[in-house]
Amino acid sequence: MSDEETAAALRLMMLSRAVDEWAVKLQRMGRLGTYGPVQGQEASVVGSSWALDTRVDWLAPAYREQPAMLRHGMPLEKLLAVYMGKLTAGRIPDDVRMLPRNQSVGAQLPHAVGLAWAQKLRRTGAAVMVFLGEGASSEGDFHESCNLAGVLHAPIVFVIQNNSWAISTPSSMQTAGALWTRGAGYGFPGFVVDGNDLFAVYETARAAVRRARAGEGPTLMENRTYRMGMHNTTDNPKAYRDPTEVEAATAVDPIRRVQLYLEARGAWSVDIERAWTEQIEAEIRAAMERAATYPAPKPDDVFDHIYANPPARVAGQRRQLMKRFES
Ligand SMILES: Cc1ncc(C[n+]2csc(CCOP(=O)(O)OP(=O)(O)O)c2C)c(N)n1
Ligand SMILES: [Mg+2]
Repeated sequence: MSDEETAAALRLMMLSRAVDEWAVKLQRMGRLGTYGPVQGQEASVVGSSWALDTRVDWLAPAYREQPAMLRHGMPLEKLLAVYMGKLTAGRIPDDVRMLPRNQSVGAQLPHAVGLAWAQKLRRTGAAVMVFLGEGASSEGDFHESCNLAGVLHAPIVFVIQNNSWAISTPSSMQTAGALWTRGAGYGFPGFVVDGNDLFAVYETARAAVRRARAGEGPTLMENRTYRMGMHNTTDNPKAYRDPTEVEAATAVDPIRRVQLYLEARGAWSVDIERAWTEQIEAEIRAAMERAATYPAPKPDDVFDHIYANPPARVAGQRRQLMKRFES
């Protein structure tokens, strides 16, 4: 990465960290719904997704990959509006090659393999990158998806973010094996990466995306990183983990590492940091203001996108629900 590109990636990592801080505070004020910070995993998410060509390749996120979604073209105001419960904002813009964020652990994986298979059949030359946590790697969906992707030689990159925790379950309780070795069992290469090293992640992801585009099939990456924050705003990690773990993770903070790298190259300073922090604050504030203008959902919006022609039973439930709001 050139210094310019490194700085652009760093800016996205810093924006992501600031969005996390804002979102957690706004949730506490009752202005946002449940939010899962990506704090500590910025190099893993930004470094991986940086390898994608946003005009060609597809992104299939889980629920914690906010900076990858932003880089892929999801506007910040829409991302925030969704957390405010503004359902219309959840529609992915037509020119953004991204599947919706997926809260159901591992459910994005079969969709992503299907999407990758379609790229192969249609000869688009595009790669698909799908994110999952180490917890999701214990789901049947993961094994079925890897197996099918291997057999089909699908152009897909599986990015396992091993952030050491699946809510309160530590990685040591997730599997007795090493996740990166799983690729071999399905006939494709696997790599383990220092997930807090932007360059290592980017380099590995770039090679994997190239393999996919060249018709060489899937790749699995295990990015070893650490979830510095809470699982999400419903969680209290103090109840189950030793605070010294967080201190150790702070010493290898992925954002600080890039700043130190650029500083050593004369491309970073306290002044730049201050200016960027101010710009980022203004950017988030403006996005929040625009997000607030999206229409609030109606109680029965939940029925809108399930059936083209709802069965009588479902139509009855809708009427019943709305009666409650009339009285
Ligand atoms: C199918 C399913 N089972 C359980 C849950 C509850 N749940 C939400 S996140 C999570 C842990 C996932 O851990 P991991 O895959 O490591 O991802 P991380 O949250 O650490 O990024 C669980 C059990 C869910 N959302 N979906
Ligand atoms: Mg995890």
